Amino acid sequence: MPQDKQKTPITIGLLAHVDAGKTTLSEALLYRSGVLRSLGRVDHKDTYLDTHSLEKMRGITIFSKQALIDTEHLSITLVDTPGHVDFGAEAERVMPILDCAVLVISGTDGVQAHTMTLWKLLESYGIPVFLFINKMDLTGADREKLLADLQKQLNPGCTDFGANFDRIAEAAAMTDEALLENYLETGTVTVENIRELISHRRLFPCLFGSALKLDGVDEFLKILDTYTPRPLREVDFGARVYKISRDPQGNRLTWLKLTGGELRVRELLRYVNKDAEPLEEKIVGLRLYSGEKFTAPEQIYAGQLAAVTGLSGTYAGQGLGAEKNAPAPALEPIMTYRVTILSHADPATVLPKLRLLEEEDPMLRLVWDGGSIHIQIMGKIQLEVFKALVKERFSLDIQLDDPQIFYKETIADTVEGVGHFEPLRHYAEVHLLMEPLKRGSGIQIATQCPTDILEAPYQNLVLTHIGEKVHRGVLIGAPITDIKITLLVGKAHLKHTEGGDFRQATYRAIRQGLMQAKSVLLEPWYRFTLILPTEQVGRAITDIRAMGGSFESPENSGTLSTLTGSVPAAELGDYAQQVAAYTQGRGRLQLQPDGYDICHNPEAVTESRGYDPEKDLENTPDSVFCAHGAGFTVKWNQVSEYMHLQAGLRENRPPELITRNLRLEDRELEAIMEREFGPMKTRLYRPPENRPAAETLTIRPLKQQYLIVDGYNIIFAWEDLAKIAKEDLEAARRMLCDQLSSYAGYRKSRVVLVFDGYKVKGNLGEKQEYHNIHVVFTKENETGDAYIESLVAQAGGSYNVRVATSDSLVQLGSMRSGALRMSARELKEEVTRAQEEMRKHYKV
Ligand SMILES: Nc1nc2c(ncn2[C@@H]2O[C@H](COP(=O)(O)OP(=O)(O)OP(=O)(O)O)[C@@H](O)[C@H]2O)c(=O)[nH]1
Ligand SMILES: [Mg+2]
Repeated sequence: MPQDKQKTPITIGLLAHVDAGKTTLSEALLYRSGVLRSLGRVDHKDTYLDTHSLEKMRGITIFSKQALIDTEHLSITLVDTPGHVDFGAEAERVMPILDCAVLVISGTDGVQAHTMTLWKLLESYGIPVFLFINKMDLTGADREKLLADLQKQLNPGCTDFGANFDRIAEAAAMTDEALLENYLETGTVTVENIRELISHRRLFPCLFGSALKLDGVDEFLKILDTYTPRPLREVDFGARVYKISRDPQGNRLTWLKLTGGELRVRELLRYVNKDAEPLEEKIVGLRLYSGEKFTAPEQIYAGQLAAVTGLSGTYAGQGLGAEKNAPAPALEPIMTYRVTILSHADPATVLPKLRLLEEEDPMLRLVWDGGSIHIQIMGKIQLEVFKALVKERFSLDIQLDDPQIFYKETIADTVEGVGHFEPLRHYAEVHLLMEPLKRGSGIQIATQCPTDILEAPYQNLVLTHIGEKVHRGVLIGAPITDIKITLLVGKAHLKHTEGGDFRQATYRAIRQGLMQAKSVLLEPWYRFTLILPTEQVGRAITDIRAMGGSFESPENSGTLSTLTGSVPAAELGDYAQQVAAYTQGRGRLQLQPDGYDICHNPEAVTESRGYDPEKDLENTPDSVFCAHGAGFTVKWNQVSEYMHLQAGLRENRPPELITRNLRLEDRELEAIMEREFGPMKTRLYRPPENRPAAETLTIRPLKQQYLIVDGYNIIFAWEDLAKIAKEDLEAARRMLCDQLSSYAGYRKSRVVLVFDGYKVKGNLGEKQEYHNIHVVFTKENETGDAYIESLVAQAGGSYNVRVATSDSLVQLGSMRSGALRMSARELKEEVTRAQEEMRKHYKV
């Protein structure tokens, strides 16, 4: 089997709408590169990749699978994906592990609705794309028209790579100004230039051919070998898990791509499972699969894809080591069905079995509502496949009925949810800020809580509890989405806070927040393109209106017209068939999933569900407080009268009541700062973007933090800066300034960075503004320590002031004055955490 260590490992995914010829192209590439001695055919059920009985039966790919191919320079893992819309999610989940993609276009069908869906996904994952325009052997495939269509509908950078190098170079130069200038001067464009353009998604190589007739396949291998961008791999261990499955012996396989470092058999892997429990497990075996066969190397390297045995708590989408978890997939099932077990079996024993299938396909989401099992599913074909899989794996017959649209809920205003959990010898209180986000954002999690109010480990617990489960809305109990949940403040008890207390308080806080908010019901929508005879546009418009949809003005091109717009998935039913019927087969409806948006008939849906959030005892919005040694329940709408911490949002209570203590302290500190540094230029509190000014008034700025940093001490304590300082002290200073400046901006913290000028002869000392932070160089004979001490002493024992240093003298001094101290390591952690949050928040 291939996989030569001298060659660059590359993962390439094959994507397309159903029947475009992905599996046929895989077969052709395997055959022409010498892996296969004979050429199999989908139609003969003997391909290398469509091996599952269900795939052979239906003649379509259902599960993504891989094959290994070596070209002259590359060691390629080719991932074939299913093209049917029902399995779109299966195709999407391999995207995070692709170095590049091959989008197959059927020469007779051109760009389809599903091609557009895939194209947009590839764009959002930033994956370079090659295009293979297949089935050119069939009549009706028009090369010029197809290329023009690709350039118009996908990207103007789609370029025919079937031409000679000069033509390719010329076309490449046209996509980039600098390159064009150089090309006009020197007449040269290098292969490296072209790879660069492909890697930045400016250029998309296209090749026309026929996978079935092996036409263009050798050229395509050559193009991939030459132009596939060579990714840089990280040195530190990192991996992305994209699939969980079981081999015929029942071994649990974790499919992952190593993005950095190496992985060895018998190595211990430390990671955190879905329930946030830390695990340490041994890698029992590594497998490099190609088709159904595999080799078992002792070690794998960055860039390689492997199935790993020995891990029990991994899950699809998980990031290991330096790698972060993958973002939530964009394609998701929009229907739920009720599962009825026809065989004689106890539902309690069936559920864990079905859970195995759920783990292997995260898009099959099971919901147990206490009485029956429901399953979320993409469409009819997936439903049939699920039934057949249950039969094959567990010999169980099931029936799926009662299809329903899968709704979601969100909020329209900003609220603060409070949860308190204090039965005897328990304690936790949590305040969460809940803000609406734009459609499709999902749930975002952050903290604004200073660690001196709630220690970092407790904060992490709260953040985990927010993220660990699907929280239900209060309209119909549907999952909530598009909300940013920020930990404002929280409180633990020195003795009584136990493991599950913060979980209870967090869940209750979310529900309490939802009860106060204006909730909004969301439903799945489709973007549609309806092409039909012009005289029937009127009829179509009436239908779309009746469905609660919207549309743009129709485009007329002679006898045919095109109507585009959006419609709720719930109303669509068999409209595609209706179109075919009333246009006598001349009309065509194309659909693209368009995510969730405001429901067109919320009253009807809410009424039909009859959900009462206060009766949903598993998801209660109420809190538990303690009096005279016994816990008692407080209704959600009275929690604010009992809670132990002040509200982060001002609500209707007199402001002085809430802010009295903080304000005094803040003002005094501010006066000291002004004496030292002059009036403040930046505002303390920046309202989040997109929020109208009036609303920001209801939010009280959190306690202002002051951070005094012992500059040189930190530079020499942080390894990265120390290294730089050895070469160039000024550069290290500048880097520290930059990091603290962005930290100060994000954390709303006032930062004073002090550099010791004690030994510098004739130095007069200097105070500078560096963006939003103060930088102080002390005078000759004035130590940094002394300056810091005097600054802290003026602040007079405020817990809002922290001093960051590893110098024990300074630490001692500031402790005496009452300020909190931070070690260099703690500062590093804080700065890094702020950077990560910022990245998450602004999605940079
Ligand atoms: N004429 C012609 N037929 C082709 C060509 N490539 C594939 N086919 C046929 O198209 C049909 C679908 O091919 P597949 O390779 O299964 O397509 P796919 O994209 O893998 O389909 P899914 O995996 O189900 O999404 C089969 O009947 C192939 O024989 C080609 O170049 N020319
Ligand atoms: Mg296929």
